[in-house]
Order: sequence, then C-alpha cells, then structure tokens
Amino acid sequence: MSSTIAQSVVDLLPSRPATLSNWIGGEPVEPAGNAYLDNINPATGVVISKIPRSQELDVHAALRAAQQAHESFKTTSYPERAALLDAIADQIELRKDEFAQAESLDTGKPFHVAKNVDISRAIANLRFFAGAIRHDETGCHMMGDALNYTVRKPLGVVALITPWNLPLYLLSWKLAPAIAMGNSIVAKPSELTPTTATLLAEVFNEVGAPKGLYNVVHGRGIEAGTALTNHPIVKAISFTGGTQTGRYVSQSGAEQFKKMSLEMGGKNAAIVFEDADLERTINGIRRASFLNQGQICLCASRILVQRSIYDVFVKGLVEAVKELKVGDPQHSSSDLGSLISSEHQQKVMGYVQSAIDDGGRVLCGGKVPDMPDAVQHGAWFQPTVIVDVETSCKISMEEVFGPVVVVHPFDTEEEAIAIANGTQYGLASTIWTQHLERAHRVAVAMDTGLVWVNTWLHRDLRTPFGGVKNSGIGREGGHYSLDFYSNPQNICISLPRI
Ligand code: TXE
Repeated sequence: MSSTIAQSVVDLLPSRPATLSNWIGGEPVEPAGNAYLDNINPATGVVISKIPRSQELDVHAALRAAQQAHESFKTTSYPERAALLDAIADQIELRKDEFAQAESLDTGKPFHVAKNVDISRAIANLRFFAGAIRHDETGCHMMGDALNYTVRKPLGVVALITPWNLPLYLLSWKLAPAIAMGNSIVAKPSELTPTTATLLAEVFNEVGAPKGLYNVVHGRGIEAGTALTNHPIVKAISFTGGTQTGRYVSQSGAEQFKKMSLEMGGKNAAIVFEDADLERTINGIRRASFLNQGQICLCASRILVQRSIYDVFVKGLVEAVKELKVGDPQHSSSDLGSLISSEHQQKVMGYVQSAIDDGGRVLCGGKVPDMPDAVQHGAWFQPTVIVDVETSCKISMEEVFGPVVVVHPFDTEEEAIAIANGTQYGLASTIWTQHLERAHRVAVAMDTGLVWVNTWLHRDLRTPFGGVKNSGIGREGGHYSLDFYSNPQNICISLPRI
C-alpha cells in the first residue's frame, strides 16, 4: 500500500483484493471456517480486501490467547504499561500515512481527515493514557485505628466492539485505558472497516508487546460479535455503535453481569440564540454538522435558531454549506468524501425523501452529486440543509448519521430547551450565545452527557464522555476510563492507636 497521497483513490485500488487475517496470540490466523467477507472501498464500490468471517471457534481461540496473556500481563507495573502505550503510539506515528490511507480506503473519508483527525487522535489517546497512569492516584482513608487504601485491579479479558465511522480513533480510545489497567483484549472491529485494527496488531508485534495481549477477530456482528459478548471469559464490554445493536449487546452482557460501557446514537441539537456571533456560529455549526460526512455520533443534526435571526442565519448557513466540496478522498481540496456504503447512502436518501414527504424544503444538497467516471459508483451524497418540517417529524427525531441537517425556528429559551430534549437520545448539544448566564442556564437544562458552548468537538481527554437516555450508559475519558477498566479493591489494615 502506498504511504503517500495518490492522484486519485483509484490509483490505490489493488489489482486483486488483499486477504486480511484475524490476529490471535500475536500471529495472523485464518478463520476456522475458511469463509471471508468482502471489504469494499465506498468511494469506488471496488472490493479492496477479503476479511475473515469469524465464528465461535475463532472467537474462542482469541479469548483463550487473551486469557493466557493476561496471566503475566496483570502483574506488570504502571511504568511498564505506560512505556508500552508510548511505544505503540510512536510506531503508529512512524507509519501514520499508511494508517491514514488504510482508514481513508476503508471509510471513503478524505485522506487529510483520516490523517489529521483519526490517526492523530488515536496517537493522542495512547499517549494520554500512558500519562494518565503515570500520574494516577487512588484513595486512602484514615480511621483512628485503621488505614484503608484502594488498589485498582485489572478485570481480565475485555471485549472492544467498534464501529466504522472513526475506526482506529474509537478503538484506541478503549484499548489504551484497557491496557493501562492491565487487561488483555479481544477486538471486533466493524466488518466495514477492518484494516487499521489489523495494522495495529502488526504494531503490537513490532514493539514487542506480549503475544495475545491484543487479539483481533473480524466478521459480522451477529456471528463474531455475539460469540464474544456471550462468552463468560469476557469481563467487560465496551461498545460503540447503533442503539439497537447496543440493546442486544447489553442484553447478552447483563446475563453474566459483565461491566458495560455503551456509546450509541445521537440526535444532537445546536441552539442558536439571537445574540450569537453569527459568522463564528455558522462556521462552527457547519463543521459540527458535516465533518466526516456527518457520520459522527456527536454531529449536530438539528439546528434550532431564534426566530429574530432565523432568515439571516439560514441564508448564511446555506451559502457556507454550498462551499463544501464533495470529492475524491485523495484530494486535499475535498471537504467530504463518500458515505460508508451504498446501503447507508440509500438510508440517508430515504430520510431526505421522508422530510420532503413531510412538507420540508431542501435548500441545498439532497442529491447524489455528479462525480467523475472513475468514482461514479461511490456512495456519495451532497451536504444537505432542510427547513419547514415539524420538530416531531422523522428526520428531526431519528439519527440519520449523514450530511443532513434540519433547521427549526424557536421563540423562547424554554421552547428551545423542550425541542432539544424532545428525542430518545441524549449524547451532545451545542449552545451558541454570548450571554454567559444564559449559556450556563441552558447547558444545565440539556438532557445530554456533553454540552459545548460556542464550540464543538473541543475535547479534553480527562473529561467524562458519554450519553444519557438511549445514547448510552457509562462514561469513558480520564479516570472514568481507568475506573471502567479496573475493579477497585479496598484494603483495610488495623493500626494500633498512637
Ligand atoms: O452499526 P452497528 P451499523 C448508528 C448510525 C448507523 C446505525 C447502524 O445511526 O446508521 O448505528 O450502523 C457490531 N453483537 N451508529 O449497523 O451494527 C458490528 O459488527 C455484537 C452510531 O453499522 O451498531 C460493529 O463492529 N456486536 C455510531 C459494531 O457492532 C455487534 C457508530 C457497530 O455496528 C452485533 C456507528 C451484535 N449483535 C453507527 N451487531 C456511534 N455511536 O458513533 C453488530 N455488532
């Protein structure tokens, strides 16, 4: 695979599909059933690799390898684990273009986004958690006649199930704290984006990580995924994906009282008050809505605008969105690449049609763009702004997970809060105002795990990340992640009274 930017994504397509392996016990391993799935580059519709369609046998082999590795890894010290995480980060950094190309090819996102957002953040996640354990403290509670102190104990083998939108970014967000706390891992990446999780297995070997510390099983969620979540060796599941899938995962995990962290969908509101700095707000909301083709659980997809500035805001937003360029992922001028798959493209188009059927007006986008012949079979979609639908209609209530926003007017702060909170989701919200007290008042009224004021995706990795309602349970980030991937044990020592 080329490690530099090509003229076109077409130049990167292999003459025949590569075959990826599972990684078990530090070795590439073929699936027991010898069955494979196609991995399609969504910008062209071309099959770029074959990936194992793993079944129970494969998952069980990975779990055994992980359990064996855990026996020695659980006694490693924090400095040893921190050094390992730093070494993995350094090695990814050395192979950064290669990782970014792989992510871009699997997802259809622009190479520059893969490099500067996905892979950069994966490296940052690893370094952050190396630092976090170097500086970690646990509690000590003195009594008159005893001393209590708390130690963190690893859980054992943890299952990491990750989606296709930010493949290595989200895998590393789970993997780094899991290793920091002394666990071993079986990862089940999305079957749509298998490559960077596989490259990461090579990196583990290159830095001399213990064999079996990180295992990868590819395949379908309903097969490899359920074999993983159902198995009693797995002590914790960290899952990011759709809400319906999260429901299945939590049901199978609950049966065996596994620890669970579920990060699921969102239908995030952006509330724009009349005193907002208009230019900054339009630029901020454009980024919040369309980065990664709108395929981020945190993306703003419902824009609520105070009626006094509604017309001028909508005009400005539409002009700004029309400037976004959908193009070949290899071109540095492409703001948006393709969607993840043609099935997803159909789903997004279906939502736009539903909005039109509900009386909505498409002010820009709404269609598959004309693309050059070489990429005409890609899953493209124009960035889209829709107005004039009720706040209760399908497109305003359900997660589209694509480059589509709806804009609604509101009159009062109370009305904006009610609309923003009126969905099954509760992941993130953004508030755009220069009025400090209002910003705080509305922020605490949001039924969301995350609120950004006059910004979006402004991340400090120490802060709690996660949602409420059907967006998720549990928090990750900083010590929240360390807490999740460990069991606290209190030790009480009787002391003589002095
Ligand atoms: O994700 P799935 P899909 C939302 C978004 C999207 C929808 C469906 O709205 O349109 O979900 O996407 C594995 N047991 N998000 O279907 O199926 C699967 O193999 C165990 C939001 O692609 O949830 C993959 O590794 N695992 C989101 C992972 O779960 C199972 C990101 C996620 O896939 C499984 C992605 C099962 N029964 C989609 N079934 C976000 N919150 O960022 C599937 N999997």
